[in-house]
Amino acid sequence: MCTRLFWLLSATMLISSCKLMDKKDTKDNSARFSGIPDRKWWKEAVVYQVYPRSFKDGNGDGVGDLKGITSKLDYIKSLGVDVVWLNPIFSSPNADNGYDISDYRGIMKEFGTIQDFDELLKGMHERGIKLVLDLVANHSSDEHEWFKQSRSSRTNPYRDYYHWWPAEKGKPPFRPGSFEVDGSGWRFDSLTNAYYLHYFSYKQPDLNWENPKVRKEIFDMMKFWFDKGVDGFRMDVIPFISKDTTFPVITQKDIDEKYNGDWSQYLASGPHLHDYLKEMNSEVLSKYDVMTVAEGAGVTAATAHNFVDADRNELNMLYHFEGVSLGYLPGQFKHMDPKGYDLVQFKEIYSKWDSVFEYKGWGTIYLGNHDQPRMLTRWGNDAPEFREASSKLLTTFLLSMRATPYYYFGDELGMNNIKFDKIEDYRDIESINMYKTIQNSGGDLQYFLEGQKIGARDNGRTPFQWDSSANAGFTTGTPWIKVNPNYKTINVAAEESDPNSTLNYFRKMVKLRKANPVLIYGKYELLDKNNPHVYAYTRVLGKEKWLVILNFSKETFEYKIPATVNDGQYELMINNITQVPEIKDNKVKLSPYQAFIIAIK
Ligand code: TEU
Ligand code: CA
Repeated sequence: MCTRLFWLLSATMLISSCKLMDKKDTKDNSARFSGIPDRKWWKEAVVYQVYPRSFKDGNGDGVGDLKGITSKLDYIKSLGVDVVWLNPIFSSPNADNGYDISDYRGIMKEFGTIQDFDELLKGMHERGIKLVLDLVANHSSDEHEWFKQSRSSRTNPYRDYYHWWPAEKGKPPFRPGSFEVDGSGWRFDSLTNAYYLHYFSYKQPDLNWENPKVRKEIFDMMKFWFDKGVDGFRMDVIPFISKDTTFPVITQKDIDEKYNGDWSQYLASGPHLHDYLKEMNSEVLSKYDVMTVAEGAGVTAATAHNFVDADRNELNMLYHFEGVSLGYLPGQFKHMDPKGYDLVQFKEIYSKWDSVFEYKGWGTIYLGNHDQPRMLTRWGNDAPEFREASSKLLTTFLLSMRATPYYYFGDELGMNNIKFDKIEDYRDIESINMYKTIQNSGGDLQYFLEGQKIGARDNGRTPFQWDSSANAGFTTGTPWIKVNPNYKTINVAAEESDPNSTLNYFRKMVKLRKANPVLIYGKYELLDKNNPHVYAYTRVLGKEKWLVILNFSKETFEYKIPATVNDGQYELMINNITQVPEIKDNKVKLSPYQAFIIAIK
């Protein structure tokens, strides 16, 4: 990349940082990694998450598809990432955008065919990119053949594929149904006079993992995809799979007392959860060189090791929700505290999760995904004057922590929340049904909509911005969800030709991480923990000591570096603004959202 961009560069600072990168790149990498214990490809990988519905539409129907992704593999390759995680691509009636699967071995009609899939996988592997799919096995769609059979009669052989509660026993004890207007996780089905369990919408009945036949079906299906060459699974709400099938009464008081008010912690503590994960490992995972990452809903720092420690033989990684939950007002659906989030707490959370995996297990890090708003809006500052610097700062953070980074597509462009004004613009079942819930209870809908401008999932699901042509070059048809109007200036084409763009900064940062084991494996130490504006930490590996300084504020100020850096005794590894940081007498002037990394000599 450096040679290609070289002639484009005018700022001397950029030329020198580019040279600097080359110096590191050309070193024999394997030597730099020698002696590091427990190396794994998935620890060293940068994962790029693609939401297929919104990446690239190949046939003009307004919905992103597999052919679209295949046509953009060179772009993905150019980012330098190692792994692509695709959200569900399987047959689905799309009650929850593919998180409701009606055939685990079929491809969603809107996304293409199995041939399109094979071509996509081949194209990725030819480019040295691994493919991770989404395993949605806590629940299926109610349109899955298993469920159609199951609901048809109480004696059907598939009856026990799901959880049923006969109505003659009265109403079942409360369980939450996240996406239901009445909040209930049970739905009455008159056909057999029984209720079935669904932790999400009624279109997503929970599979009965206590039934060995169900487990075998899922394991066989996993093998089917692994035998095709798929490189791993991200596992949707996998901590919820096991249930106490006596369905005891659980009160809100129990949840408050035992689970800190968090229902998901209860749902994640089923009696046989870890037996099933061990079985999955011995039956399937241990037979392939693949990576697994649990969506760690309900997992806490205290329970995380049970999923990922190597000697447990279960999964490789999980991602927690503690970071992304920070800053919302309690009891108000994803409504941000007007004061914003507290950086001191932010640092505490990420430092804690580093320490959780310091000696055992391995962490992940993310600030955005398909369930989250855009990281720039939520954690940075999307005002025009700060957009670039704060995007780059967040990228610096994600790619300089000791954890596998999961980077959400579009964040490399500095895409931000679309902030819809009206409910009609939303497509997400979560926002739409929450609106109805609030409407039914006579709540403040305007207040809810204001909150959704920051918190709603659809903010992260708008079409990827390729260029300044109609619909950002995403589709020639009508996009399934509105395109962010800022696509005219924020898009790949514009950023490709700007050496200072957020896109090129992301590429640079990926390269820096990949070439320097200190950023991957180095010990992390938080400095200056009570500073409300600056996140500073060191990464240390052998003789190398790198210092990361991130100014999370829009203020300019002189900062006393909380580590000893003698004048001139450091090497600048990366810097997100044109002004080069000059460290003198252990002090440095920080510009708004400035981020830089130095290697201390
Ligand atoms: O999300 C599970 C989960 O815990 C959600 O409740 C999540 O917290 C919510 O989206 C936050 O608003 C997974 C998927 O990632 C999500 O897209 C699905 O909708 C959900 O499971 C059901 O499959
Ligand atoms: Ca399409």
